[in-house]
Amino acid sequence: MGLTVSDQNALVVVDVQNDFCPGGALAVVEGDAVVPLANTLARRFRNVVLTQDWHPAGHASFASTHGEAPFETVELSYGTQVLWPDHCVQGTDGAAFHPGLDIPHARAVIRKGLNPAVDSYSGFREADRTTPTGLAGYLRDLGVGRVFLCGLATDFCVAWTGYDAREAGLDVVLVEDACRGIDLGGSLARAHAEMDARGIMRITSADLG
Ligand code: VGL
Ligand code: ZN
Repeated sequence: MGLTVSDQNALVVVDVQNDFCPGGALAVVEGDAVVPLANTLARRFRNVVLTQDWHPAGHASFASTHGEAPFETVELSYGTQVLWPDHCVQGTDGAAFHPGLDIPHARAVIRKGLNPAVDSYSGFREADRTTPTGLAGYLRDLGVGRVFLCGLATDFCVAWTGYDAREAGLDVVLVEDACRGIDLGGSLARAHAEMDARGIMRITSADLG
């Protein structure tokens, strides 16, 4: 495929945090496998942005907050919310980036999910679909027209970041081998279909010439 990376491109490395890796509170199977791939990919980009899931204790997306079991759903003001184990609590080791993540030239870290009452899978805006994180404006100011995505989890934070990138008018390329999914009730296949429908290109690292 031979896609060429330019200064008008950015790599967004989504949520490569301890809690999403084996041993973490919301471990994604093989989540840590994306670390060396993200490191290698990042060397090709001048513009690298990291996202970091960053919840206050007692967050609305935590099952414990509602006295429910993880992976149940509840209806919140903005729609159906999957309930997760407590994860990525601000300032905890679980919320830290995986220690193997080695991207010293990353130029911004976008923290998300800070609002106690609203989740934010997307790096662009909260799940109420209104409150922006500032990432769209940041990328626009840098002249970025295309984003490449990698990280965790394919079917939640990576996918939603991709959908919102498209809605912000960006071209979007998912680097599939540098992602891992949670796959809750078929969510991974659904996310791939949705990405295809929204014009998100799916490639592997090897396609980056
Ligand atoms: C994520 C569930 C809850 C993710 C974050 O990074 O995909 N998933 N919070
Ligand atoms: Zn979260």
